[in-house]
Amino acid sequence: MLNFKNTLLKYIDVIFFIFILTLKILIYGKQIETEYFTYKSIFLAVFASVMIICSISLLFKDKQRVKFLFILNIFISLFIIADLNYFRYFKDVISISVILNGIQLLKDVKSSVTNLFKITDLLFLLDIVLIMPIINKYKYKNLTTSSLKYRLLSFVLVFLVAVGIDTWKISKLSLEQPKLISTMYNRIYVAKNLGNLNYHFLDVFNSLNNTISKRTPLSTEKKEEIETFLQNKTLNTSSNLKGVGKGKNLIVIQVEALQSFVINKSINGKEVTPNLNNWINKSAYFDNYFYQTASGGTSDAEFLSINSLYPANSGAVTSIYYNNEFKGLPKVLKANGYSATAFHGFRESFWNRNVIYPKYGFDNFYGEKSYTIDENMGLGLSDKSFLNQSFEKIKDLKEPYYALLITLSSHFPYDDTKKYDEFDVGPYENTLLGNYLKAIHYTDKELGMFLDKLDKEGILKNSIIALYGDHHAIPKTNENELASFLNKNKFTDLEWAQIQKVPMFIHFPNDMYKGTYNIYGGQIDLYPTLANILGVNCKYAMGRDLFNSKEGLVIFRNGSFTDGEVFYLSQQNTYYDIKSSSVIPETPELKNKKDSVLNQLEYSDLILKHNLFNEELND
Ligand code: GP9
Ligand code: MN
Repeated sequence: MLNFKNTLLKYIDVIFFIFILTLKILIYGKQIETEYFTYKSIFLAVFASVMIICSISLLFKDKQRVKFLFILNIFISLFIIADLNYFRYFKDVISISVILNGIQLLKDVKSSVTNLFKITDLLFLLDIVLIMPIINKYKYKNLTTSSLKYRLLSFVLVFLVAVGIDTWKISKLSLEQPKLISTMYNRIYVAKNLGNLNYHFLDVFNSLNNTISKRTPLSTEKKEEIETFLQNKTLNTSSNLKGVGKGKNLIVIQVEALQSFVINKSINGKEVTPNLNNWINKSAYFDNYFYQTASGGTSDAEFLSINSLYPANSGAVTSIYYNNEFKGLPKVLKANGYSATAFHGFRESFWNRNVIYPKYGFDNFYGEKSYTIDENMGLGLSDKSFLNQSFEKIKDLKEPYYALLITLSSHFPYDDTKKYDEFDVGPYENTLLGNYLKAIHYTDKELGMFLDKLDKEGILKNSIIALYGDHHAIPKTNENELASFLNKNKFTDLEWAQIQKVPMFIHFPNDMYKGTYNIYGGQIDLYPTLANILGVNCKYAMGRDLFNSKEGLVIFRNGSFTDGEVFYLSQQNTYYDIKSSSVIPETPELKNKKDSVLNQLEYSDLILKHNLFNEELND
């Protein structure tokens, strides 16, 4: 008994540290999550994270240990306060990328820091001034340092147990939300589920990992090879539609989960997307346009379309390469006298947009804070309200302008059905597909109103409009619903790959150049295609101008590709003839194509990894 009491007193500083830090992180957790928070659900992960950091103190002799824990407590508590204040403004957690881009952040927060701070935040420091000095004083009086061997042993033991528990909790979250940890697309969600200490561990780990992998130098030969490849890309033989939109405004609309299979489809005689169908008839419509996104979801679609580079092979470009220089559409248009503005009615920090958009070259980003959140649907502000408010902002833009709008309401899992308009989905009522059809029918209506308004207000006659879907809507797990909708029994692998198309159309003033263009292409081709129309340079693009390419080519992040005749599926290492749907053997020509595809993916990866576009843009 006496022994137990002695041990307790010997480690009183450690025990108190674990107790108080766990408590502080739990309190922080409660502050950032008011609806679904339970102490029980995050306790173990928080406890384990505190134990990990505390285990280091066991290596020190008593006196140093006391000091170490004291400083650590101050440091973590201040960080919690900073995180809390950051949350009050951005609804997010601080990340390394935000710290490294601190200047931008300060610009955003402006004078509001003082309004965000609450006097009660100081309670996080109360123990440091009241309790810790007493414990420290007691410890200084009763120094009982153990042998190095004992200290090492206790460190290893506590560290391993804590890491074990923590790894288990992190893997569990990773299983529930695949890609969350590697892409960090929703940082606050990580902090909510694992506590903010764990979140910061993971954020630091990801950042270090990426920095280390960027270190390996690139050979001059490789660099030249990439340069030659890019130069050859710009040598176009034909010049269709070159500069036909010179000096015109450009409005690009990226639509959440808009997949091609809904276009021109009806249920019980009613069109799913009557407005888009109508606009497609008045525009240059690309009916073999694929999304090429990877783990970065929406942000990959933006990245591909803006910069004409492939998404990262793991993780999201926006959270790994936020410090890179980019030479995409906003930069090039700005060099040609345009203003460039992005619009998205959701949390600014989601997908690290507030950090990456200035890097892409946007002058301005209207995020959630710039909108009146007067109508919620699904994830956030409804498309109706978003498009209405954006319309007013667009009218005030400095001409010629480039406006990029990203919609939100038709986001998975499409379950805000009560708020969508009445739309009879027949046998698909209460299925994921049925709910999606309702959601996209709603978004279609709002897009139609927006486009009509652009027309009525005379904006259309002086603008080029491009509209496309960001990525798939129906996951593989629900393929049977989609198969039945398309009157099929089941999808073959080829059919499933072929259905991963998103509509893309470009509208010209007076409905010029309208028609259906069958060339196989994808999101990577948007920037070169628009650059040609607007008559601006496009030297730093991996994609192709779809109005001036004879052959199709779509390369997917996993190495699959198609040219419109053959579809290669990398997961099976199999070539399919699209017309006959049959498997065909690899010919030397196909082998060359496959090698070139892998080269192109490698070039894009190297451009990102070595920040190859970091010199001044000479346009
Ligand atoms: C949120 C929206 C959703 O800002 O872009 O991203 P997603 O989950 O579709 O990748
Ligand atoms: Mn999306």
